[in-house]
Amino acid sequence: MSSSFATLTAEEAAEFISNDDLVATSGFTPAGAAKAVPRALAERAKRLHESGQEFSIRLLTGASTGESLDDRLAEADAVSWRAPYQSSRALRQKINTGKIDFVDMHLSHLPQSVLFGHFGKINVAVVEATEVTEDGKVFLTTSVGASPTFLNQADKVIIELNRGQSRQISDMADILLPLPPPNRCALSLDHPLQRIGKTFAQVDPKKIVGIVETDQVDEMGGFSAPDELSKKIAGYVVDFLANELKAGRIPTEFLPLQSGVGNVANAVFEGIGESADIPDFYMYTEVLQPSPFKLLRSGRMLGASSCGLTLLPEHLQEIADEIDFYKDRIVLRPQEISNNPAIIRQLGVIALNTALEADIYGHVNSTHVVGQNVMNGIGGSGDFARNSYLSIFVCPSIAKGGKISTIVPMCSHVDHNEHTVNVLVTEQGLADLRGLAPGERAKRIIENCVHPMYRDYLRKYVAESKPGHIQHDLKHCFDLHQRLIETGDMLG
Ligand code: 0RQ
Repeated sequence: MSSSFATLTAEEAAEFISNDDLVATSGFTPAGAAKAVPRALAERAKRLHESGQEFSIRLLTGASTGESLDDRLAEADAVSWRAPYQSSRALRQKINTGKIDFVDMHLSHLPQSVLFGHFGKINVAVVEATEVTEDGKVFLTTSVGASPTFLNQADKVIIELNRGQSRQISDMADILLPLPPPNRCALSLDHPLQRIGKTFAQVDPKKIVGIVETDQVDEMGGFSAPDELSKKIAGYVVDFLANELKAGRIPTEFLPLQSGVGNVANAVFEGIGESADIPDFYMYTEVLQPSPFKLLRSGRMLGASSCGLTLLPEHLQEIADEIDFYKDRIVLRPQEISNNPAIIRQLGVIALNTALEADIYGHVNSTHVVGQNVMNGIGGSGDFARNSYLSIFVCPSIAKGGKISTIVPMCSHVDHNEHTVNVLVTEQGLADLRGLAPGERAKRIIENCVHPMYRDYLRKYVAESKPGHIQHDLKHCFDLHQRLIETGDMLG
């Protein structure tokens, strides 16, 4: 590190942030999220509130973050507005009670929205790095996210120099900031591992107000081993992919896979790893989780392009120790490239994401419980699902012990519509919806995916609905939701 930058404590750095500032931080999942300054900022907010002063920020990150950021700041009532994605219990609770405004966005859209000033000027960026050079080269840590854009656009920059992160991690970074239209060029990226950028982000060094030294590792939650239900869903997905390959609808060299976070996604990768019918494969994705990471080690996965490393400390240590192996197999990209619609379409990505709720015609709600309370947000699921070669959605057929059917007559909120959803899978089975008109889609989803407890109800709903291209009964399409709200049980 160059000594020409001021070294600050986290508390001193937090003083650079004023009430109502738009603050942008590194972090794409807890990977690479700023930690020390947000914690100090939360404490400062509490002190200011105690002395009767107003203090809250508007907060942008790459995606969700870790405890020190979203949880601490939400608990301290230090956030008034948040975008583009979150997965924090504390933050969610304040969003759903109207205390924090939350803008739920496609993650690929975020950098260009910042560039065009849709949210106003970024006052301060707080970015985790392992090194900053005199001329402003910033070597990022376990995620790239939107940090290159934040560094480029912010008025002031604070760097969290994290000694707990390995300097080698940034050998995997491939950073390029596409120009805004009309000067944006086509991205020439026709292989998941192709490199088109540099291993560092760039900042005007004059904007750096200080460096905060930390050594805190990423605040990853635990990953549990796949349960029986996830394994069942994974089994259907793996068999389906193997059959598609056999039928020639997936080329023999296979296609790159994307997967969202969670138990089912992990189980699918364990299943693919064990399947003799699926060839060695690549990922073009936004989060790299432990199960596919293990397949990289074993050679079943040939390489992965991601936006961040959603991994445990021991995995990150392994990468640092064997960087020559991993730097040829993992590429970390900014989110407007990892999630870029043109590249996803060009590579023919197979997208695998999770639904909270789906309806009998194949619309998917990934974000809002009974259409009202946000869970996490759309994240990158829309970027991938909409532009993929094959878009698969998975979920258990019931939630809360059967009080909720995840398959309903009409989704209470739609993130991915019928035009995007090709395949729906629950532990009951798989519905391949390609080429099916609405009536046939409904039959296939009800017979293959719905839990037996709810099958008759949904069959009757269709039978008694008004004929049309899509048969619906607008008086009764939300009866299940209504009963859930009134009694706590859709069948109650
Ligand atoms: O509640 O935790 O209180 O038990 O919702 O459900 O089944 O554990 O599913 O953790 O995989 O999350 C869609 C939220 C699924 C996630 C979603 C209740 C259920 C449980 C969680 P409890 P599960 P998961 C990559 C891509 C959108 C973003 C995305 C998500 C809790 O996958 O956020 O894909 N996806 N990003 O009991 C009411 C229903 C319910 C329900 C489940 N129909 N109604 N509650 N639950 N179904 C990441 C990035 O973009 C960075």
